[in-house]
Amino acid sequence: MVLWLLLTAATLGTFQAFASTSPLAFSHSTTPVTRKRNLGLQPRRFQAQLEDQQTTHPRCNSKYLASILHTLNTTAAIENVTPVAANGSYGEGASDPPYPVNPTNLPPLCAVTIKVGQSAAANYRFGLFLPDDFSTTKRLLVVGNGGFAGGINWLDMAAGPHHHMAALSTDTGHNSTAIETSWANHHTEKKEFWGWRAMHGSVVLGKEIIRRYYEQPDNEKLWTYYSGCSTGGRQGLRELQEFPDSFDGALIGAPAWWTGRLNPFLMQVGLYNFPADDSNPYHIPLEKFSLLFTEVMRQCDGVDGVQDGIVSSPDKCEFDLGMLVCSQFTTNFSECLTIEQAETARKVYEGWLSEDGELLYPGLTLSSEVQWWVLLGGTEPSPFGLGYIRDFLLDDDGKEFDWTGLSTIGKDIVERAQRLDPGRSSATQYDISDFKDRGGKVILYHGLADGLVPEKGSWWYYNKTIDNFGGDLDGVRNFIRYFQIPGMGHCFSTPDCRPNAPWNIGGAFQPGLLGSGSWSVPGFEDAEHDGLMALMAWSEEGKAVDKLVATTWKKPTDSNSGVLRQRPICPWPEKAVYDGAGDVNEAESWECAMERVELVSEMQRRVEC
Ligand SMILES: [Ca+2]
Repeated sequence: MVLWLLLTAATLGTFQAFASTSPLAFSHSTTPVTRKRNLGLQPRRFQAQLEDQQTTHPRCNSKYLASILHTLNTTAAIENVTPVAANGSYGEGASDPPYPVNPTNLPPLCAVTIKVGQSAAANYRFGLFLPDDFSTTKRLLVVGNGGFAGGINWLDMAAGPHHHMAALSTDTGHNSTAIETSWANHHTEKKEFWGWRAMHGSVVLGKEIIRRYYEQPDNEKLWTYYSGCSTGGRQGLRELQEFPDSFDGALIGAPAWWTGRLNPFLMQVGLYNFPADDSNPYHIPLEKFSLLFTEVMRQCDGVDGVQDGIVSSPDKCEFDLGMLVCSQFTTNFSECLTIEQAETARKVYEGWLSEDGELLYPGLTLSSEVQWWVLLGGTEPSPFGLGYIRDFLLDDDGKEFDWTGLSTIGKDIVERAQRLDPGRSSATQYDISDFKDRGGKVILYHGLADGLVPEKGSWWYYNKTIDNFGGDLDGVRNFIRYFQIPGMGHCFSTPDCRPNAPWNIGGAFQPGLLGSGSWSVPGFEDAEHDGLMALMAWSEEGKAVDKLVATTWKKPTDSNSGVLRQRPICPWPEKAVYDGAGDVNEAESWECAMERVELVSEMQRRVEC
């Protein structure tokens, strides 16, 4: 039932090659640089498990990489070095549980795995893709993870070499799927690796390795970009907040940024709906989430001005839950909610309030109901909440903390999460002046139909940032812009094809969902459609991102099925506004502007799903 398992889709795709800046002719010098620098990592040297690749590649071999590490005075060791030929594949398959699908259709590159830390109990690994064709403008793409995943995200890294960039991903210091948390129990160091240390250490060391691999002069810039969603969004924000030198630009999707609040909230949402049995009048059964979605669509679709099956302005919709409540004349109770069930839904939308009425975390957005199964389905709260409380917060062995008797999370849990913030993972610094001052840029995006990480949380973060900069929205938009994506679920696609809204902007997890050989937005590999390319143009050429055109296909995860819809997504508070005349499924019929509402009817196009 886990979203990330959807990433096992492995359909091969054949797409246009990306024409980047002229690649640098690859130098075949085998002389490693000899300068040393202490990176502040642990002083013990790791015994490299060198296994010569019997390759003729002048640099992509363990001996050469080991000589680079030797100059860096680091404890890190080479775990693997593999040359990958054109159209090749690389990854760790089933031994990488959260990312078992190896990217295919790769450009020629060197795949490297580095291990940092000597003991089995405390180490992290990171992977590098070092393309043979490295662009003249030197660039690195760092990608993030998802949930509690422990594994190198080779699939998302593939975008890097297709753009003639190096790429990096860390396993965050453990090996597990996105929903496992037991590795964190009583393990402070692993929590910190997941929280921030593995990412930061990998970025610092990875940059140095890349510079030496390509013999890049010290005075030449290595442009570094980040792309991640969910936990990946949090990792990116966390890194740029404390270490403003790490990235030049960051593409941040649906960030689970405030771990200490969000994860307990994910537990609290479950408590609204559990226990899942007939004796609990407040329990909304799984099949009624669709009923809720249909009613939201009925009441809210047109509020944004266009009756197109996409709720683009959920914040403007005054949704009346009472319309769904069973009347005294009801005979078919599968088509309505009891008053108690309606109360549960109200709480999910409203968010989590303290006893004093303080907002602890905002609720799920109208139109997210199709994805409510993640937090409210099943028979117990999701591991994102329950696992966090048990294994991160309480280091509980599973016998003491019992959620079944709870209707609400206690004040003690809230205060403990606030005080401890296990792993120091929360990305709650709103003053990112240092990042801004060195030219850093952020594209923040979030699906309005996200049923896992509330979209209103990203809106909250953005507004807290604006507040921190004295309410100067225009000033903040000079370096961080927030894009809502109507109809998109958590990080990608539109859940259950309802309503198959344009969702793909080349963000984290998105290309991989279209197939193991996919990258960017297939057929639209340009800065108008691909958020990463837009970010690079903003950072390097000063081209502010005034819009991005999102894409979906007739079959939303099959880019060979034909484009169904394209539509701009816009920097908040602007919205995509329909011109009233053109085809609503064409991007040209829309412009980014402050919202105006004039209801336009549109026949919803048949969607093949
Ligand atoms: Ca609409």
